[in-house]
Amino acid sequence: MQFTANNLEHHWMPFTANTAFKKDPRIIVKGEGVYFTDHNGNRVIDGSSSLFCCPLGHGRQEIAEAVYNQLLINDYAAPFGSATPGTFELAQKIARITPDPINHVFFVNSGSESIDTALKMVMAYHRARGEGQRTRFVSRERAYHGVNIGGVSLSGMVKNRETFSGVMPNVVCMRHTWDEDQLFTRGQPEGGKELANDLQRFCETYGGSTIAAVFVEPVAGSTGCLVPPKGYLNRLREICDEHGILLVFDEVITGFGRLGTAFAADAFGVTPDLMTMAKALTNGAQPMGAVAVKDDIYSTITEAAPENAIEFFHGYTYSGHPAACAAGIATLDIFEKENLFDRADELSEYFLDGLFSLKDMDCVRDIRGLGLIGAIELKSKGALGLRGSAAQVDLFRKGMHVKFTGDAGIVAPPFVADKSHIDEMIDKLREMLTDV
Ligand code: PXG
Repeated sequence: MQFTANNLEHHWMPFTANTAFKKDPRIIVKGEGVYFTDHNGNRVIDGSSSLFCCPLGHGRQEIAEAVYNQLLINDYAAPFGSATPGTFELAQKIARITPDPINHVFFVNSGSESIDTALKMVMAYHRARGEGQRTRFVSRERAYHGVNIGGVSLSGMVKNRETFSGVMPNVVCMRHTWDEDQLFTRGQPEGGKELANDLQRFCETYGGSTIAAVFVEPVAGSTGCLVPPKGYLNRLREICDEHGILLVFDEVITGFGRLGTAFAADAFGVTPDLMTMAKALTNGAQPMGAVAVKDDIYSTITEAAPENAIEFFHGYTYSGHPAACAAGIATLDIFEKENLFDRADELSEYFLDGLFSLKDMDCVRDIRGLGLIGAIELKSKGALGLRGSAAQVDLFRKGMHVKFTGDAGIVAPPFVADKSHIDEMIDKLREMLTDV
């Protein structure tokens, strides 16, 4: 296939400057290990694990075979009122690595669906307990919780919501956690308690008993890796407990080893009531997400229903699709067999050393990072995001793929990368920072 503007026209690309892209396309035709090959035959290193989806690298035989074999055994059966075995096996495997007592897993097809599902679980839980007056949700500035209407309602990113006025009412946003004082902080900055007290102020303003849940990304990812200040998540937990508010961690990016532990909940020692997850759950090989909840949430909702009745009126045609379950099971097996959460932890220091070595480049405004996720924020030039877009294209031409949001490039190497791959990423970033 020739990749010219004429034959690219029909596909309306997501989150992409379609017109500019189609004039100058960057099409990835192959993925193997930590590298892509583009349509011109150039090798491109995957600097963000493909939007955090592919920590095991590309082209994993075990996952491909598991999906292939599953499709031959049973390609699909409706998940309502009947079930396929993989759903139970995968749910058990996930429950083994989530913090206790988070032991019940509901399957969806994406991170966005996991957020909307979590919102509905929260509503169902409070209603089942006779607390249906809890109709207010708390989110945070610069939050990204996907693109469905629930997630957009929680969004703290203006571009993701300003066009869509029909979002849910009753959502209030806490301040984001970044501050000029934190410039070039490696790991967690100071001062979390004070920021988390925004939630306490909402409780005092609206009444804690009207708030259903607080949604936070433990490390805000898409907005450019905002690491939570020390004590921030602990203080949110305390306030939630005091007022009967549920705490939801959106672990779509941080789940499955990105911070060197199974979940961010483990890395920060704070257990939420619900966790959303997606992306690395199947190493990106099949679309899948999940919501994992505490025992009490599952039992409260199921026990409130009449005998033999459906307890939770929610689910997707493809919830727990057999091929996605097969991919998930194979992925979790590889994480375990290759001890990859520990590997991510071990590689983190080398990665952050490399990233922070770019600190003195002229156009760099800030660098942040924790585990195997970091951001390089460029000084803006013209409108916000212009320099970032140019940097993203330039970096691709230089042979590295990362995503920029605004002027912040987000770097998140695959866990299977070795030190030479990290060196290659840092070298390419340095070249780009020199030219851009
Ligand atoms: N929550 C979080 C924290 C995410 O990062 C979603 C929910 C939604 O997941 P789905 O699977 O519906 O896309 C995400 C998605 C970026 C970028 O530029 C990140 C995401 C999506 C698109 C771009 O970092 N994360």
